[in-house]
Amino acid sequence: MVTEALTQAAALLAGARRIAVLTGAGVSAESGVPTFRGSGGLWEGRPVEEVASPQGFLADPLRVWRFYEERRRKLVGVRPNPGHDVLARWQGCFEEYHLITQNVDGLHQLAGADRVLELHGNIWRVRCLACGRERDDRTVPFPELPPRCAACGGLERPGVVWFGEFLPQDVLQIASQAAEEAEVLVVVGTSAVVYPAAGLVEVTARHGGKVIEVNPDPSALAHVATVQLRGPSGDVLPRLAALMGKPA
Ligand code: BJW
Ligand code: ZN
Repeated sequence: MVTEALTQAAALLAGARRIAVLTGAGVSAESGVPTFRGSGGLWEGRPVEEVASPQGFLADPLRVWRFYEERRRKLVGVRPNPGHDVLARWQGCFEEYHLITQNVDGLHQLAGADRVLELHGNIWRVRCLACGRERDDRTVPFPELPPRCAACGGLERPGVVWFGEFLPQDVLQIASQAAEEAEVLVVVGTSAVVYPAAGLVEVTARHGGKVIEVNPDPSALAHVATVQLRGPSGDVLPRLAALMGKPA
């Protein structure tokens, strides 16, 4: 079914040269990856905010590593869904295209997207707390938890961004500029409650860009959206791409 909102969103995209996309956990939900908030979004009965923090890690590294190892284990063999596929194909469709994600699962890249701006790091990255050495490591399970740095023997941590930590400044800088310059920002599958990522939506709107929200439920920033597409992204994005009239 082609709705009026879908037609309006397709027209906005078809007429735009500079597009940015901001994704959250919802874009991976149809691949079977749980989201953070809502009924399944708790870790051991606590909000993830209480656990995903440097303080939580230092208090009990093993416990936090078990959380991440379980998530890494569940990601093995997980495939991108049609929503990821569309967002990867769009990189060839616009004069300027930036794919910004809060996700750490690497599924955009697996769908073929390159130059993905990862605001919150990547779950397959590991960083030594002592010497700062970073490496990609897909070992599941680790022979020993918590993993130790081969260079200095220091404690390693997941290469993700926790509450109270700065986002990678180079990535945030490019993402902020892309949001500022975007004629259209497509916001997919995020509750838009975590800053500074959610602030990118406000940046685009403040600079006169249009915002298209793709989400089964309204996010905290739904009121900023010019068009709201209510539905799962694996269904909505392919329909939007088909209507756009660009070779996606
Ligand atoms: C579907 C779907 C389908 C379902 N299709 N959709 C300004 C105001 C207030 C507070 C702050 C502020 N600025 C900074 C803060 C503090 C804090 C913050 O934002 N707190 C708020 C929560 C109150 N931010 C920070 O601490 C950040 N750092 C920072 O600001 O540094 C500067 C600083 C440093 C020191 C002192 C002071 C300032 C860091 C934030 C790091 C967030 N990290 C996490 C964990 C990453 C690692 C991991 O994966 O474990 O990132 S938390 C978690 O939330 C994760 C996500 O990327 C992030 C966002 O979640 P997301 O993706 O939106 O998921 P959900 O579950 O919330 O939503 C899913 C959505 O999908 C829902 O809407 C569904 O409806 C939808 N959905 N099925 C489409 N099929
Ligand atoms: Zn080290």
